Amino acid sequence: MSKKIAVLSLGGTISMTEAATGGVVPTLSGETLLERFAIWEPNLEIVAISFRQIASAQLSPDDLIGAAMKIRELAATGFSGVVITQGTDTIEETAFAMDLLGPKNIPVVVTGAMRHPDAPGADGAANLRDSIMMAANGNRGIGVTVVMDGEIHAARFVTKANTATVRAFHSMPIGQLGWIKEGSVDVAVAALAPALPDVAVPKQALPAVAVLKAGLGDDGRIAARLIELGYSGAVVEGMGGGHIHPAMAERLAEIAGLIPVVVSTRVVGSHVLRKTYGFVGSEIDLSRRGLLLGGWLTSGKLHFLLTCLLANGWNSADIRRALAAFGGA
Ligand code: DAS
Repeated sequence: MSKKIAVLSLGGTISMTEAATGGVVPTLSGETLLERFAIWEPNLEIVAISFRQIASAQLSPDDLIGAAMKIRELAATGFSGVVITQGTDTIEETAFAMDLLGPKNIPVVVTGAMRHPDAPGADGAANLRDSIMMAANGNRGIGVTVVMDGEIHAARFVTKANTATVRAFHSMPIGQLGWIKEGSVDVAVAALAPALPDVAVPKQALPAVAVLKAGLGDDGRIAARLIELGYSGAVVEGMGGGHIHPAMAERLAEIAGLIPVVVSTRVVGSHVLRKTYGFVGSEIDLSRRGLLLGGWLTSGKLHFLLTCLLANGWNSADIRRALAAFGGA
């Protein structure tokens, strides 16, 4: 009996064509992608499902929760694997969201393209074909993966590191988990540790979580307004090991008593420190003043995680425990 693989399309460059008004926009459905890329594999029944047709910066946490629920449904109705196609700008959020909330019993692979289908050297067909091979290959204890340019990346580590080249994704500090060549899948690791926190799919309306970036000399006047603007939590991308100007740190410390504030770092592929620096605005100072440290998750992944945990009613102590799985505290 042939394996059933679903291709859930959300839009992105892989589905884009020239618009009369200039630039490319998402127009191709999941069905059209399969046809256009002549995707066919013996022993696989590949089913296209058009879920959204938008650029990935237009996706919301609600869309990702909807996609996770859809994939759970597919896992429960006989599908052996799922490939999500979408824009590369937020592949890391989608892959992380599926890792956190999606089914654990089938492989889920996220892919896209850096060049639209009519561009010279378009990469969408190869990425989609590789991803289907990955999805058909069985679950290897490495969670949801991102497959791009023949490389296999883990959802929790992957990040977009270039806005234009075909090799746009990195997983730092651990590197790719494997590769796909000549149609065959090679995974070099048996399992990823530690385990992800057990997070239920939120059923309630999602709270607003702000993402701020700390700049040189930022006095925190935006941070100070988060509560009156109705935010239930915030992620703040700090400098270096998670460092913030004293004036902004002061404002954040004031609101950290009311809503969870998680510190991340702007340093790509690195992590927030926990116990090195003691100056005002350092990780030790921020932690003492009630801010949470986000480990090695990017601010986009922390934003999705915090949104789900708050929707599920987790308090700051629970959130701190969840962050420990990602090297945070
Ligand atoms: N950067 C484009 C892409 O790679 C747009 C998007 O993310 O939707 O797909």
